[in-house]
Amino acid sequence: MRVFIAGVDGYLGWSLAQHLARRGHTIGGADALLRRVWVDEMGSVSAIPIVPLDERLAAFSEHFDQQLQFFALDVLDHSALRTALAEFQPDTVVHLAECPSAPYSMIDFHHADFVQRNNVSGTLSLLFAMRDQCPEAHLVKLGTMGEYGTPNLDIPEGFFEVEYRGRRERLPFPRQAGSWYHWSKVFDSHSVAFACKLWGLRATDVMQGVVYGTWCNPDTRLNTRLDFDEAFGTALNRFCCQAVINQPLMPYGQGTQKRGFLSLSDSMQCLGLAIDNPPAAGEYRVFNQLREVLSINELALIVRAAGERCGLTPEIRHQDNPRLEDEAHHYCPDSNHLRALGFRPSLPIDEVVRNMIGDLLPYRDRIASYGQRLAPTVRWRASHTVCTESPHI
Ligand code: USQ
Repeated sequence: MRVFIAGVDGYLGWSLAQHLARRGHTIGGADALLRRVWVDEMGSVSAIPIVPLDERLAAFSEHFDQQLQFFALDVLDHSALRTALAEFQPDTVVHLAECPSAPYSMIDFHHADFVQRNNVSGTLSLLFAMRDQCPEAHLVKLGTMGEYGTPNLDIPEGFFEVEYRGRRERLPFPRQAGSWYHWSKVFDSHSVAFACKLWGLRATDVMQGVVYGTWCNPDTRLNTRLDFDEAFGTALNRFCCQAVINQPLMPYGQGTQKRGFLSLSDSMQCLGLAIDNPPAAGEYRVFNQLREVLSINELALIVRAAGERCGLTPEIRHQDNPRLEDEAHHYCPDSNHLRALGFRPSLPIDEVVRNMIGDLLPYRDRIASYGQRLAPTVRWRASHTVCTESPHI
């Protein structure tokens, strides 16, 4: 298949290009390289160094026997996006070209506004471009489990049967997002569902849990990034970085909040399965993409145990929770659709964490020199004091 990855330079995008090329797909992609800019704005770097994009593309051609057809564009540039899709003619479009950070969106008005415009209008731009240039293509849109929030009910995959005043209906499960970023994903979901109904597009909306993991190769040009700053580092990636530099692991609040987690390689497997099994024209389907539910305390214990096996002595030190979120709550999401398509989780989490620590140890000094970026400064309720300017874009 011809797969166009919007956001091909990112944490997931660069890994996905390689995963799909290995499986025989022809890859095209677009990126405006904004993730590099945002992490720089947070005063941080990727723990695992990444090379400039032209070097990445050269390595890709050498290893995968194809040139990745790259379009330097922002999906908000609608006419450039239309031209790219017309030229590439994808069978599948994977939309990863969004700002993925809850804390970044909570910094101040400028960041909330930027994240919502970037994500919501970017998705709209892509939907219209697909309608006009490749209406048969399958859109795989990255959403988030965070759209649902933490309701006191089990979470179905997108829809549920509801009875109200004697009538029954299959309706979208309520969304109760917990950050301006997560709300942008909710708006996206409605836009994608509406476009399927309106124009007969076909789409998979992937409610992904929190991803962790490194993607390293002997040819380091193929490595994907791994962020650890407070905005772009996810909990487990941050804990692993803290472990290698001997900083305490930092569960926020009681650490009893639960999330769905999956490794980067399991995420690649799931996205590959969604791509290989497209929905019918006009169908909008939702997959909950996670491997297991864990509390943040459980994550910290896994990282501490893995660190100890690698000769480290990680300590766990709870922090005041900078976020507004439930800490003691029910969390039981369904995730059967991908398993029915053949998803078989690969390595158990403690093995992945040990491998991550092994991959990160050579960069211990690099991480340590940005170690102060691990401390949370963005607070959900209060205005942020460190970074009140408009985003650097
Ligand atoms: N947390 C800590 N300590 C930390 C960092 C986070 O206790 O050092 C806690 C947070 O309070 C939260 C949980 O860990 O309860 C998850 O936080 P996170 O930063 O790992 O993930 P989140 O902000 O929810 O966002 C990440 C990705 C986002 C994706 C989402 C999936 O950045 O793109 O949409 O995971 S989900 O969480 O299922 O919504």
